[in-house]
Amino acid sequence: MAVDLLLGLQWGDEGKGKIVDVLTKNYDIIARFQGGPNAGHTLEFDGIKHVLHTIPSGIFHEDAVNLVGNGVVIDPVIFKKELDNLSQFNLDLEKKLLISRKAHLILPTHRLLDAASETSKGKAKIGSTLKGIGPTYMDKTGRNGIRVGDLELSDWKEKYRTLANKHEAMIDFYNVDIQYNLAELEAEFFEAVEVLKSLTFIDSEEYLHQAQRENKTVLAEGAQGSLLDIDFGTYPFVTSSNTTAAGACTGLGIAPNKIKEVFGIFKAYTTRVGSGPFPTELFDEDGERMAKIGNEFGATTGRARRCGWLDLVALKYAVHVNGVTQLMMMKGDVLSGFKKLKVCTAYKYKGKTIDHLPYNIEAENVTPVYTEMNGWKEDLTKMNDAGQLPKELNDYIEFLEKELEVPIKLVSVGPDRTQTIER
Ligand code: 2SA
Ligand code: MG
Repeated sequence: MAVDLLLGLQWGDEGKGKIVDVLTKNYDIIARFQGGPNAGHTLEFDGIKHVLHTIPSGIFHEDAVNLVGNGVVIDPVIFKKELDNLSQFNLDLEKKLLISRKAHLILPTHRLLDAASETSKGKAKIGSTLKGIGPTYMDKTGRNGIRVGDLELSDWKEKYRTLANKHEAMIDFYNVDIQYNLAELEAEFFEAVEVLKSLTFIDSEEYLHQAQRENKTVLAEGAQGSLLDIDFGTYPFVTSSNTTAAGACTGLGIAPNKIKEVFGIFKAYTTRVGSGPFPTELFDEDGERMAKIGNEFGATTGRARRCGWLDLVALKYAVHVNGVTQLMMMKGDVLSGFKKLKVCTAYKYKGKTIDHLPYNIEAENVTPVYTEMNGWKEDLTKMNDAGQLPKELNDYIEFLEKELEVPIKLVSVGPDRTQTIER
């Protein structure tokens, strides 16, 4: 069995959903290994845009099996909505969509705790998606969580009650003004749980082990980005899971020596949604232009994304942490028409010039050092062959390859499946 990984190298929203959809034809199994409905993976084909949150991005392909791995956290309510959206496509979900018994459940009170925690932090809030991600992973590592497999046991509702009561006390403890009607939220939750139970629950590590014997191919689909990793991201402004390559091992039960290619996806510029440091952030017309042309709004929350120049210091760090073997550059089309492009190649930090990511990259500590390059004016969105790419774009790509020491094998020139150029 070969397992390939596909990971976002920045702060999420690099375009993972689109590329998984493009690559799915090469794989038997597409597997999510971390995160949950905080993710918003956008796919476009046949003139329709689809946003997936928990369901892997291979779901629209005839033959691929889509697996929600043990490292994922599932909100049955959001999952049900995703299933409702898929119902028009006549997919055989009992066969095509498998769920690990070891995946943890997001309860309504986890969402409330997320809101209470964020409200209590005031200005210092993380800017979470409010989907209950942090509190659910806290209960997982705190050994209090409820897992998908528990739904097959008779006493899970008692476990639920005990945990939800504890959560209510914790919400009171925060002493912030949060309005909610738990009875209503629970009714919706229990109804959604019944829908979830109609799907196929499996021991997914065993399933993948068997797939390995049968020489099947697996693509592990990352969510969020490397700089949001709980260990290696810009802590505490991160998500609560390991978004980097190692997360695929723990989130699926795959051994490190089974991993072959690591596809690293990045945008030709940088975006971030939520709070936290962002050295190359722009507050000028260039940033506004990226946001507008790139349609930079959160696919889950609709929040405006912050925009800035490409940060090679951060990108190099992500390439190293993940062991990236191939790069894929997204949204180059958004940069068409910029006269000059800037790429951050180093930081000024405590009076020195450094080319690695220091412990603290808050704006007051680091100043980006930029290399300026010529932009291109051609519209890339109708191009479908590497030979058509303008010279300035090729210069940009080659500069990045030299700095990152990894080839850029794919260039995306628009949101649609077909707007994808191999190099
Ligand atoms: P959380 O909800 O606890 O994981 O939030 C913690 C931080 O992680 C960020 N985060 C994300 N950043 C980019 N994209 C994400 N997915 C959605 C999208 C986000 C959206 O695809 O656009 O719609 O707003 C995502 N999920 C989590 C989050 O902003 C916090 O900084
Ligand atoms: Mg996204």
